[in-house]
Amino acid sequence: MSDRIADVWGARTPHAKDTPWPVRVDTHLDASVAAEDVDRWVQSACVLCSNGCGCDIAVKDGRMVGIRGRAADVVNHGRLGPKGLYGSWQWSRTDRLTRPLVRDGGELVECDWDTAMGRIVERSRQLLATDAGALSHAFYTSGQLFLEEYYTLGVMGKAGVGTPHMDGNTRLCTATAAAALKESFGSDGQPGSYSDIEATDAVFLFGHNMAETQTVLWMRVLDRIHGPNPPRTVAVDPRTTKVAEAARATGGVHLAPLAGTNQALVNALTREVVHNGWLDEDYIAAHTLGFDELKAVVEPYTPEHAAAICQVPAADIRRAAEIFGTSERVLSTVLQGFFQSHQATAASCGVNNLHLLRGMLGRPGCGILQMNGQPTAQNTRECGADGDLPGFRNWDNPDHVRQLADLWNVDPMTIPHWAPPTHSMQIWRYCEQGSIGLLWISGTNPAVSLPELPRIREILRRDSLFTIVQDGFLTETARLADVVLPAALWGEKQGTFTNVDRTVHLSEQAVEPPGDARSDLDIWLDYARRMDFRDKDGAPLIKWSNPQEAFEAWKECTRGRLVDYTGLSHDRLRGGSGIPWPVNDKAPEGTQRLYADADFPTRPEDCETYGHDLLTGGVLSAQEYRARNPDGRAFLKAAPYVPPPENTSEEYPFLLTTGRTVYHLHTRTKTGRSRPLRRAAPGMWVELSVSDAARLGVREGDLVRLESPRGALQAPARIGRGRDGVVFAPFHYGYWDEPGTDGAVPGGSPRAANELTITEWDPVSKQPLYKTGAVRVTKIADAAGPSPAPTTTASAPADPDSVPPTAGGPDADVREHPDATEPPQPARQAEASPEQSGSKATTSATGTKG
Ligand SMILES: Nc1nc2c(c(=O)[nH]1)N[C@H]1C(S)=C(S)[C@@H](COP(=O)(O)OP(=O)(O)OC[C@H]3O[C@@H](n4cnc5c(=O)[nH]c(N)nc54)[C@H](O)[C@@H]3O)O[C@H]1N2
Ligand SMILES: Nc1nc2c(c(=O)[nH]1)N[C@H]1C(S)=C(S)[C@@H](COP(=O)(O)OP(=O)(O)OC[C@H]3O[C@@H](n4cnc5c(=O)[nH]c(N)nc54)[C@H](O)[C@@H]3O)O[C@H]1N2
Ligand code: SF4
Ligand SMILES: [Mo]
Repeated sequence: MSDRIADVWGARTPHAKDTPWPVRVDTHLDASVAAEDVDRWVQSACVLCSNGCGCDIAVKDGRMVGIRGRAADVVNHGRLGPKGLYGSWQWSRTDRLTRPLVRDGGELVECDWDTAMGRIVERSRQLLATDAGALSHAFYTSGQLFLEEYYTLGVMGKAGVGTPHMDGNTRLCTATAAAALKESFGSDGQPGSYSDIEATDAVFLFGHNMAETQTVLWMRVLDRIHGPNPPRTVAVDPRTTKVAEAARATGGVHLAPLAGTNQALVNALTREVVHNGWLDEDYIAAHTLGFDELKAVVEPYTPEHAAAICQVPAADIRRAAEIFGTSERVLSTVLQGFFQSHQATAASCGVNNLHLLRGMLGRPGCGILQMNGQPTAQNTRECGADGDLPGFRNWDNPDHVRQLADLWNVDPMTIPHWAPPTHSMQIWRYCEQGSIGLLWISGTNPAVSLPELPRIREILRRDSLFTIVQDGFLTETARLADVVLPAALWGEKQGTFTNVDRTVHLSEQAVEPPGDARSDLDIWLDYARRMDFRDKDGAPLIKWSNPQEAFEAWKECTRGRLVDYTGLSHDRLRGGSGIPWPVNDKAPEGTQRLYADADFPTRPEDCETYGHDLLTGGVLSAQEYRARNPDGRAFLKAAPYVPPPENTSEEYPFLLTTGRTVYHLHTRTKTGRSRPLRRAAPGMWVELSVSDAARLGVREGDLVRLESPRGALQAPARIGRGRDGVVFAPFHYGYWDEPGTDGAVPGGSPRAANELTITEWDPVSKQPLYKTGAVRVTKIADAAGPSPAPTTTASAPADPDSVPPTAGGPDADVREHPDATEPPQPARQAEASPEQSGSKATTSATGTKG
């Protein structure tokens, strides 16, 4: 048995380049349950990050009691990480919402569904009858529901209500991934594949702490690093993450730029690649546009110039560029260190540029992973629940709008497309101004996760705003709502979702939802029925009534698009492995890599956007776009570096950056209810560098106060391994489990990172700037003990002996078995579900899609 709190990544299974990643099956069962007592194993995939690990849920007596990885799955080859093992079902027996709540006399009181839905429909009709019409309604959803739910929301919101005010928390998460892919290649859609790890010579992680945030993907990288001919690793991160440690160990580079300076760094890397002639000139000439302009923009960014801006050694920039320029195959990943900053789209396009310049795209080992974060964020984007048009269609292209109008049998004018869809930061602004009167929040907890929380709480408390919150728990946000709807969660409903490398999984219903809780799909179908949304011929607008029918409807929406699901079905996804789209007649087994033929969806009739100016966010017109005649070529887009909107000053001398720890997901509604995970990271902390702490007279565990122009928080300090001048704070800790608070309002001591963050966003993707802001730090009190920060990860103390190591207890036992042999199964299970016996399964998962 292993303890995967202490040993986050488990035992190594090293292997050589271009050989398959070995299988290792990870299983964790409730301590009170023996493997032979499990009644059923039900197929699913983990929804605690974007990696999308295939898994089976153990069910006993109608309850979820355990989990194991699926050996046959291309994504994880049987492995699971700490969140998947300890956070996937453990919350299901706790304080769930079981009945709808409505606000009466200021209090939230329990009621039945008719009462709750009745109130919603009454308010909805009232507002739709005002002059504001559909503009009075906004939907703010998630990256954690299922595809079928998003598509239903998308159709209902666009062709039923008819509002352009729809977005996901994906705006905070991976709006930049989508934006960068659209700007460079014409459409959203990940070019690369996880299997590029097996084939690559160098891995570049741009602002991505993969070791903690996609732990199973990091196991995949580690197994190459520990094998023969390991890839060199380059980490771009102001903290000494495990990724940064690997960079040093593999002869790569750890670049630790000042927060907010990525664009200068990327420009310098690009300039070095150009000046040294590390270029695929034929590829550039045949398949790209914009090379001359790119060269001109990056020219001033000598390594020395960038080094001065980023405060990193110029030699390290040269060395990183050389690794990129001289490795035969490079795999790049990009995430929040890039996405949540003021030049997010520009810097992320910069990574696409580097790959295009070297013609490193669409071949094994040469992937780009503009990462997702949430497990189903890809589907939010695909289905249009983020406001985009479903199927990666272009709101500015009348033909695309007409395709949807025909499919849904509605007038094109009912589909809002007269202006860009409203992004979530603007939706909150309209709520603040009062023009939006109904805000329907599903699967997200903005009272903890949005920037500048004092403002968000104030908006949610307004009488002029009727808020509906749909969640499995009474979150900080739910406590401020007018109606709370109890949602069925993962394992309690059926649906599909798609991970970073386009792999689609089916998640089956394993158990009944608690009490009266319903799936998001059923809730929206009920609303659509009650509102009586109709098509042109008077038939019901939404023509499906369960997940399978919704999936079939979605397939039609994708026909002929890059994001083609027509070859998939729920049944096709049972058994074996998840399958990467596009899946169609041409690619019945799915598609591992896009753009192998270097033919990009940039033709005006194909593309998802006509593009933006990366510096200002200015929208390019259809005419301007056509004039460039992209004709299937990719765009090399560039921008100069500009400083972040808020920089350090005498009053606020430190840069604040925020992020994650391996043991918690976001606002902890699930992971905070798991004993092993809660114990591993029980409370808020902030990280200071050794010399910053010394200057402030702060020692390990001392209580410090962080203040920004927007708010303050107090937390014990970890004397960590970050760079000087940058303070790091995790954003996981809201108030639902804080004694002395009412869940949303700090009683005595505010502790959420977003009390401090700024309401600003990237001009192109509109993603907020969680990674840059200015704060001051003051010591409040001496330590009562070490800070609660884990020692196993990037938050490890600079002095390893100063703090006891983080470890799990007896309830953290995990079985890792090195081959596909499953633990003993009771006979009745084999009869009940033949697909579990492996009839469709292949264990050499890398081979299945090759
Ligand atoms: N354990 C865990 N895993 C998760 C999640 C979780 O909450 N917990 N959430 C999931 C989701 S939704 C997401 S979006 C992903 C996020 O995954 P990541 O992006 O990997 O996570 P973060 O910690 O937000 O940020 C990554 C790194 O960016 C660095 N950084 C900060 N500022 C800068 C900067 O200016 N430049 C550069 N280059 N780097 C900077 C931080 O030091 C941090 O180590 O994780 C997913 N996986
Ligand atoms: N300072 C700072 N802030 C950040 C970030 C950062 O790096 N720094 N990262 C940002 C990012 S990348 C993200 S993704 C966001 C995440 O922010 P949130 O989305 O607000 O965080 P979660 O805690 O994941 O909230 C998801 C909610 O959905 C509920 N839920 C789960 N499954 C279901 C379901 O099936 N149906 C329904 N109805 N509800 C469900 C959960 O109980 C939970 O309350 O935070 C953002 N905020
Ligand atoms: S890596 Fe992500 S998907 Fe896989 S087990 Fe961990 S949290 Fe779940
Ligand atoms: Mo995210």
